Parts: sequence; structure tokens; C-alpha cells
Amino acid sequence: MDQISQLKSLLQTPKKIVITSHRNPDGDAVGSSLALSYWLEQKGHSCSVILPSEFPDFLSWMTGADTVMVHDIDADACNQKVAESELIFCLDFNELERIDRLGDALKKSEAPKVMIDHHLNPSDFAQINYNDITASSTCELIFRLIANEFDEKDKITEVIGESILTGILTDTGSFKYATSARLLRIVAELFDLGIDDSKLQDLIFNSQSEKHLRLLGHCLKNRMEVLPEFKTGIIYLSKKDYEEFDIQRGDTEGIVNYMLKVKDITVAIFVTEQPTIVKLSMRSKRAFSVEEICKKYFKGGGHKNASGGYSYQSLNGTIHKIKEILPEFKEKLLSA
Ligand SMILES: [Mn+2]
Repeated sequence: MDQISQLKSLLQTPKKIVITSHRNPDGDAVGSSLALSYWLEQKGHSCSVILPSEFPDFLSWMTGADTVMVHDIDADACNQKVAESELIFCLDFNELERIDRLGDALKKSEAPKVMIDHHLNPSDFAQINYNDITASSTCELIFRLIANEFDEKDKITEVIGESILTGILTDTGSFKYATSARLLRIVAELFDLGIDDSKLQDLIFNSQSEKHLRLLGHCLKNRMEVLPEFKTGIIYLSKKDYEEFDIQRGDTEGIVNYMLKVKDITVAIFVTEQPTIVKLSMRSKRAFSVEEICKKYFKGGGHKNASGGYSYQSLNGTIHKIKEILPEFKEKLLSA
């Protein structure tokens, strides 16, 4: 039996389902989780969406956002839900390490797991996998699962459509990255359903605080270093910056992308000093793979043009390490 048929048979009787996604959930993580939960509930299942950490404020308008459970806030209740669940969906991530302690609860559970994801190099913890690294977003895959694999396009309500389009808009940066003819056909179908894309664009992209914009100004003016010989830009934020600007979850979202606006920058690296680790977020243009750097040197990964990782070295040590490894990639950088 193929995996979609297995999923269909699992979903034939009402089940207690847990839907989970990655730490620091973005629009795709939250959008795909909510969209999937609404579709499954129409089919008679009872769903709990459980995220490892809180989602950023700019997603709080989403229908159902207030029902999301957060493991960082109430681990016991979340673990209880996982223990009771008969089926677990893992969305927008592909290894259990990405969900920290929630991953331990998942490992203990004997419920079958379904992975739906578009990141490179999936691990094999799930029994059912619906992965496509050419998909723009997990939300695109949720649409394809419902409409194509289950032939239930009629079940895509306005709320489900809005959730799906939210993930598509955020993961593609409003149709700038990872687009395809297939994706745009899906978006056309969402428009046909009456989804108001300009309303969503406004809620998602034009809802920044004054503080956020001033922080961006600080990063670009005082914290950006350009290394022209490596076509690379680095922006860093120290613990002191975090205090001074009162930086909260989500406040640094998207800052890394600004460096790619510079004509001769191919790689943008955003380095932030967290309480116990230094976090790296990398973006690249064209054929150059930041996934390779993140995987080889910073215990991370993601996509060719968007990856992340971390380091246990100091902030300065980490920036020094970046500068040390860039020569290894120089040839690829200059030819990309
Ligand atoms: Mn995604």
C-alpha cells in the first residue's frame, strides 16, 4: 500500500490527532498546522496544534491562533496530549531535534507519524512521508494533499485558504522565492475561493512596530559588515543590543534579507547572541548553497538559499569562524 493510501486508511475513523511544527514557528509552520487541523476536524477528527515555542505577534490575527498550545509554556499539558494521541503530524521540519523537548515526547509515543515537509535531507522518523523539496512551502503541500491526493478541494474553506496562503506568502517572501507555475496555479485557485490576498499581505508585512524599524536601522547602520572579496554581508546583534532595543521573539524576522538587496552580495549572514548559543541565519542568491555551510560548520541546514544553524562559540568567535571558512567557498561564491 502506498503512503497516501496508508494515510487515507488511518483517517477513515475519527482519531485524536496532534499536529506539531518547528521551534520559532513562522507563517508556514503556523499556517500549515492550522489549515491541516481545520480540514481534519471537518472529517470528524479532534486535533491539537502543539508548537515548541511561541509564534511571532504578526501571526496572532490568524483564526485559531489562540487555540495553539505551546510546549515552552505548558509542557505537561502538551506531553499529555501527545501521550493520548493516535496520530501525529509533523509539519515544516524533518528531524525531531528541531522541536527540542517536544521531540522526546514524540519519540515516546507509539502513534504513527506523518511528516509533511519541503526541507532538504529528511530523517526517517515518520512512517508516512509527504515531502517535496521543490515545493515553495509546507502550506503548498497541504493544499496539494487536500486537493490532489484526497480530491477534497471543496473542503478548502475560507479559513483554510487564508492559512495556506499565509504560509505561501511568508515562505516565498510574497512570491519572490521558490515560486513555480504549479504554485501560481494553486494561488489562482485560492483567489477563486475569494481569499483576499491584499488583506493578508497587509496583516503579515505591514504590521511592524516603530521599534522594529528602528532596530532594522541600527542593524544596517551600525552592525553590518560587507566582505566584498567574498560577496558576503554579515549583520550581528549582541546580548547588549537585545537589551537596549528590548528585542523580543520575531523582532529580528526578515532583517537578514535586507543585505541581499546589495547588488554584489550573494550571501547574507545574520548572527545573534542568544542566552546560551549564537544563532546563525543565512540567505543566498542563485546557485550558491548556504545549506552546505550551515550543515558542515554550524550544526544546521534548511534550504539551498535559506538555512540556519548555531554555534557554542562566543559572538566574536563565531564571526571569526565565518571569516575563516569563507575562503573555502570563494570559488563557488564568485561563480554563483
Ligand atoms: Mn516552510
